[in-house]
Amino acid sequence: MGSPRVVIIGAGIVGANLADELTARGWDRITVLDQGPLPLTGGSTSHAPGLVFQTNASKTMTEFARYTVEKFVGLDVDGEWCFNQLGGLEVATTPERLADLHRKQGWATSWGIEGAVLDPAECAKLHPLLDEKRVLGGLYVETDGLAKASRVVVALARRAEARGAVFQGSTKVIGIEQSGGKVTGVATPDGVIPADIVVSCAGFWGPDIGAMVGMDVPLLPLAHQYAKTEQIPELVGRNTELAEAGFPILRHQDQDLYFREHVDRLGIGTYAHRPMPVNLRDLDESDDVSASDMPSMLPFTEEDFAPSWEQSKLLLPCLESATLDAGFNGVFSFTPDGGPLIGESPDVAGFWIAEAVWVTHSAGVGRAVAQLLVDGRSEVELHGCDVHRFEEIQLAPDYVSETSQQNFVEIYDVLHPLQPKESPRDLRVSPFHARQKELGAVFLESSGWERPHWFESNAHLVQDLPAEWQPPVREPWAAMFHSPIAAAEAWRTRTSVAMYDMTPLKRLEISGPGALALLDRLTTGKMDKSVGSVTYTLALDDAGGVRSDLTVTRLSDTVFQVGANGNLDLDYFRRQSPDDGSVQIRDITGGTCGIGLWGPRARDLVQALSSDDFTNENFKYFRAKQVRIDGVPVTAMRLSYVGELGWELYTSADNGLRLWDLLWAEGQKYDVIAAGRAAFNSLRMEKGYRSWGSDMTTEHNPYEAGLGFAVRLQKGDFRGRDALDGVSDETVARRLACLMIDDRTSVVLGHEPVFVDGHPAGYVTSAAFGHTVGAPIAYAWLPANATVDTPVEIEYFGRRIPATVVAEPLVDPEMKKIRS
Ligand code: FAD
Ligand code: THG
Repeated sequence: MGSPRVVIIGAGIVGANLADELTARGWDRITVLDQGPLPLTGGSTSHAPGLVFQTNASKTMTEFARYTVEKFVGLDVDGEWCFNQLGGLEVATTPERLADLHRKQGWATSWGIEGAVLDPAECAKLHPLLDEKRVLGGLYVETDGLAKASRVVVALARRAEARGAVFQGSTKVIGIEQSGGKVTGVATPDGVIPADIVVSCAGFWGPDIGAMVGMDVPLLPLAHQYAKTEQIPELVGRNTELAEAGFPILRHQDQDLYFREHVDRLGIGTYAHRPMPVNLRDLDESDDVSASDMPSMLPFTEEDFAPSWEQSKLLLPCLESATLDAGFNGVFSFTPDGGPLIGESPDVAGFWIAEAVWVTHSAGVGRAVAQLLVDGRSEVELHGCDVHRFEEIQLAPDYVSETSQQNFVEIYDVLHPLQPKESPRDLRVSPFHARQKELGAVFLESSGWERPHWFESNAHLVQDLPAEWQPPVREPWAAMFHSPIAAAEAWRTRTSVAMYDMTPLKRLEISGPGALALLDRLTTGKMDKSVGSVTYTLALDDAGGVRSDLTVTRLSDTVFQVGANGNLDLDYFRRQSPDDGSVQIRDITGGTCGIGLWGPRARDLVQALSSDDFTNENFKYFRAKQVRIDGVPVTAMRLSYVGELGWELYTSADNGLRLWDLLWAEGQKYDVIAAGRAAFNSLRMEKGYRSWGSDMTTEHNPYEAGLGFAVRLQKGDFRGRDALDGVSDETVARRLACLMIDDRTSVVLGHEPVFVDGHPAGYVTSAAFGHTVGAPIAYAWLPANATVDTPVEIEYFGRRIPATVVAEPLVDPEMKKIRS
């Protein structure tokens, strides 16, 4: 038996990369179909100007881009280049942008890309068309450059064909064949092409192909303007027809613009115009594709371009006397969070998508998908790319449309990591929402949920704070989307009692005769414990990478409640569950709600409302019970992500408001407050609790992440166990380390590079002010030899902030408070 038969839909840059990567791994039964002619199919790749700026806030996206550069540099077609490594220059014309370029240079350092922030003269030297007086500085990345996307497709197609792949143009896929929940082929007007695996790389046509198997593909096709000038005297004689360009590729993000040379003319791309959504039905269906006429090119709307043209002249004075030649409104994909869409249909096994991918990330995505198919796992972690990251409400066409347009508008904006969506909001609210509003909650949005970050009603507590709890004044960036009220909420949590809304925490009910075996196979913990047990455990992939950390509560012999990290966990458990009906998996998040009641007085408060026994003897740490709180049926779990005595109290949504009101009313005797995510995040870091997705992902094994205690090797086999053979706390080369900032005032936010002995050695994963310890703290990936007391520096907006590796957890290391 040979390799599986794969049909790839779409011969753009993504499909071509995937065919190349699959055939490189020995899969030789690959057919790439495209509705358009080859090699210029008429998709987005056919006209992409091909600027590749690698640096991105996301480590994964930067790694994708770096691989794209590495791969394309080594390609050619009959000696003609595929990647012209001109360097990339992003200029600042405002102080905010200049500061942001320093932040961005930090990301580059964190993810291993060399970059430097240059002064105006250095920028103008690199790119002499710039008006030096307008520019405050620029970020220069020497390894960035131009991809000749249409030529890359040819190079990759030839290579893949030499290894057995078949590329077939002018063949439109009109249906996906399936049988018994598995894909069996694709239908074309000429008949069915059988397949074991189908991967849709159809770019902005993705939703149409997804619909053929009933799969939501949350992307929006949007038009984006690109125009070329007539000849520019300053460029005449500089570039050969072959090389096309000689200056670095250029971004002017303060005006949503980018530029590249086309021999003696300039190309200008703009995101400054109104978002222009495209209805797939309106696109030209004809088979004739030429360089200037294709379905992904819509007529140029000059009035939309006019302001950008004026701004271009200001930055590049040589354009004053130039005229615009041809332009077009080119179509490509946007998504609700800007990330690509990778993954397998939940319903039809073997049907995959890889869409909403830029040229910049195309090789990285191609490799990741090939690895998923061939090895079952991508070496680069994909949680921000997985199509199943979205909640059901986020798949609604109106949601996709509105948020994708917003992403278009904000594409070059300076965005704070906490900056919330402005719209749509109030999509999902907990039963406590009305009370939270009365208390002046400041909400930020996550997965469609409104989550209080702090409560203005607690503002008066700030002045009561003991001197050692007074938070330092933050510099403006760290002060955004933050309030000193968080200090008061942290203080009250550590000294009296607070109510935290746990409703948005993803909760699954896994039940049935096969539930125990499923959980046992998929997690690192011992699951066959008594009813009422709660287990903190990990789900690993086959390479021992942490795909999630979970709490599993045994409610009966066959019913378990799982506290999870998001929709990826739901998707994973569903996929992994046997199809013999022995396991049922329900997402109970929306139908239930929860309050984290935490603090030294939590027991007194809850006991006053219940005849169930909440004493330490009869309700131990990491145990759960079904109780009543003044009549309300509650599943109480004794654990605390903030590291205090207390319980998570879950009930059905209908009972939620009453539960809140009961606790609130009785709580007045115990100085209860409502507290938000800002305090929550600080407290959890002080207690040493990791946040999956930020602190660790599938790239890290449990020992590296400091979670070896949750791996029970003696329990027998489980997924990922083999990969941990010989791995221990002692053998790991890197570790998630806790840092405390020496000056006790400088708060950082995450993703900053960390220097050891003056050299970049790692990056910050989470950061907060530690209110209990009175200093800013951070978690960071560092080499294992950066042990406790190692001095380090965190680079924040170009400034080095001294910090020290400290022993963790910082609060209650002996578990006295939490277990008493
Ligand atoms: P496409 O190239 O669109 O390929 C999808 C293919 O699927 C098409 O060939 C299509 O014909 C085929 N197909 C669709 N439906 C069917 C069907 N039913 N049957 C058979 N075949 C089908 N990115 C960058 O990184 N840098 C840039 O500088 C850049 N500039 C851009 C400028 C403009 C004006 C535009 C519009 C986009 C730009 N992009 C840039 C984005 C980039 O062009 C795209 O993200 C990328 O080309 C998408 O590649 P793809 O392979 O996914 O899609
Ligand atoms: N509550 C519930 N489920 C969850 C979370 C939660 N699931 C997802 C996420 N949060 C999981 N993260 C953690 C992290 C740490 C702990 C609980 C959930 C925790 N750790 C103890 C410790 O490290 O000391 C475990 C002690 C033990 O294993 O006995 O409590 O917030 N329901």
